[in-house]
Amino acid sequence: HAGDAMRTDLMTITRYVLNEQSKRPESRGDFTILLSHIVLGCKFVCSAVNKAGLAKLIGLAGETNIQGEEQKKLDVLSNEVFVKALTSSGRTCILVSEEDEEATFIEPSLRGKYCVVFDPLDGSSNIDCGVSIGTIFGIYMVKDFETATLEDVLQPGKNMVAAGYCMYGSSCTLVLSTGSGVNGFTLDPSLGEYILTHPDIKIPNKGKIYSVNEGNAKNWDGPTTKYVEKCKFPTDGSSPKSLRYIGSMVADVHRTLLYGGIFLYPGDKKSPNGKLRVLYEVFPMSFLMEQAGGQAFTGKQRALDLIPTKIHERSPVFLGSYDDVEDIKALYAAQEKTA
Ligand code: P6P
Repeated sequence: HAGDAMRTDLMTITRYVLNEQSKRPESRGDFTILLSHIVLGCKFVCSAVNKAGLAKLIGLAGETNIQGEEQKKLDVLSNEVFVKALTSSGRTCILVSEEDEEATFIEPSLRGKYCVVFDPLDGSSNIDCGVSIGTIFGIYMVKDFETATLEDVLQPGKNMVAAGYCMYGSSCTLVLSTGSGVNGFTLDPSLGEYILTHPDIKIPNKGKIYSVNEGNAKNWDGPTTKYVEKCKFPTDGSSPKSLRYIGSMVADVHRTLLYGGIFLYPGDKKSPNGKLRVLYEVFPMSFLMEQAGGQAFTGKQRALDLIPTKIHERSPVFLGSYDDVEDIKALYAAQEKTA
């Protein structure tokens, strides 16, 4: 029976990546090795997050990270795990982590041709209340890794060779794109393997959900204010959109990717560039959205065309279903005209 065939023909993430690699005869398997180390990091963090409630890992590590937020032990642990895993892979030359003020330059003997930008545990303010959190990562390839500099990391998101996230929630789901579509894998703890559960994810062209922190409405600019107004009081006779906002980017983006709709983190009077970081939040999620048939916009341009000048730079972002993002782009374009 077909069902039986599926049960015994498990497509693991490792097998999936090897299949991808076999399509590139020139590939020497470096990417496969890099990805296997990222997957190892995700498995470790998934296990630590699930045990956190019991192992009293929750609570402040007493240090504060460069964002001025108090670091929880899981943040510190997750960051160390990924830095160690990526370094030991021997396939990276520069690492940028949300938790580290400076980029990490890998020692020459262990260098490889990839730069990895990542947020080891995004949404960590939600750890104590059990809301889903996640790891977000993006991968650039550098021309000459022996002499790699920060310039090799300050590239537009469209130059990424891969991006993904791992969400630690009711199940541990790793969503990945290596540039030819988006696939979702769910960790089977009994096997310790990520199994393909969401092949070739495509985001619906239009959705019924908008996702934004309405608490910032007082400070929004005209186009965002108008767009949210249209979501709540549509003038074309359609029904109002539902508001879903979890406050953990990985969870909000995952729902948007699967159900459709739009996620917004706009800039405002207080923070004109919004809150989300370009390299390891905006770019990876924008990369995935485009690969799934959606799009991502900064209020001024296609998000993936942005060229960052600093590794912790922020940008506003509007991402999700193609048609929904078109609607807010039209409002920003209209503002440009009257400006
Ligand atoms: P706000 C979590 O701290 C985070 O970085 C993202 O995961 C999330 O989308 C955003 O901040 C939530 O920010 O200002 O709405 O609480």
